[in-house]
Amino acid sequence: MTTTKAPLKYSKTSIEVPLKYSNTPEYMFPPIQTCPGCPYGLIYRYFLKAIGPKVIVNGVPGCGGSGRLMADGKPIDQMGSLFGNSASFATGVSLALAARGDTETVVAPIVGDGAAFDIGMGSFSAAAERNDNMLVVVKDNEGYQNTGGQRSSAAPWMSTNATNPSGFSKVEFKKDIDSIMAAHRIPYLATATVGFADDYMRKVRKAKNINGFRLIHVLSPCPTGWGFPSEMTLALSRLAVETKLFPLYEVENGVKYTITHEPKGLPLSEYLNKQRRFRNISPEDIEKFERAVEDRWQRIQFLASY
Ligand SMILES: Cc1ncc(C[n+]2csc(CCOP(=O)(O)OP(=O)(O)O)c2C)c(N)n1
Repeated sequence: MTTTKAPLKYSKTSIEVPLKYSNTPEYMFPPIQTCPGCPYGLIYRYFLKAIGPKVIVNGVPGCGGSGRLMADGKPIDQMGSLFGNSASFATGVSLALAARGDTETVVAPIVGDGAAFDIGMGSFSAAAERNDNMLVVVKDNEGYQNTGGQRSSAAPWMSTNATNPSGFSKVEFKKDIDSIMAAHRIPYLATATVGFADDYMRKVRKAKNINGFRLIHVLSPCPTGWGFPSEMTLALSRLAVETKLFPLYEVENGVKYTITHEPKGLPLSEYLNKQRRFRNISPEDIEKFERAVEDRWQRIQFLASY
């Protein structure tokens, strides 16, 4: 006897494009060289669907995942730079476009947390302070995953990383890149995950129509580095939001905060316990972690309230 499984709709493994954008063209094609379950492919795919073909993507060393980017049979420009000069490179490209009278093409550095939080932070801060014209997407998988899961300043408190001695976890809290970049009073900053694809794509569309320095910070659960089954990427993307750990919000001109999804307030343990990197965490530490998450969430709510 054969059994037929009912098709899963928006299951934890579903990679369907949100209905609103399903009839927009595809710009990303295989081969996509990522680990199974890596959200990087979706970050690029949804970004391009929302932004369209007039874009120059700037990449730096890291896990990659962009596949082949094509529009009308022609490649979309992708340029490579170093970690340290990604934003300066993008500044140059965007000034060159302006000198040619091109006001349409978006220059988009799409970089990991290693580039944005750490090694390239100086150039991103300088470009933000000058309000240079670019739309930055940070693929934040909370570590130097391409080189073997070393700790970055985006790695969370109590996570184990390849550079922690065995049995020890990270003792510092994650760097609050959103507050740092908002403090530059950039025109637009937003947080997103591929687990809330509509929200992410709406933010990309909104950012597209703003001039100056824009940054979208996308949390990117990493099955290989974080230690979870590859079919749980979207579930973890959503849990990070619903536990208030990674609130979805946007900040305009450094001051106007808007929360774009009201989190359910699920217990943080539901998120932490699904990942091998938190294997050392004690119940007391989970409580402490939860208090820190709640505290940050309340500050964001306060900022959004006036
Ligand atoms: C200045 C510099 N330091 C270190 C490296 C080695 N390196 C290549 S990729 C990488 C990890 C990048 O991490 P991240 O930016 O978070 O991206 P991910 O690999 O996680 O996508 C490192 C450290 C390098 N290429 N250049």
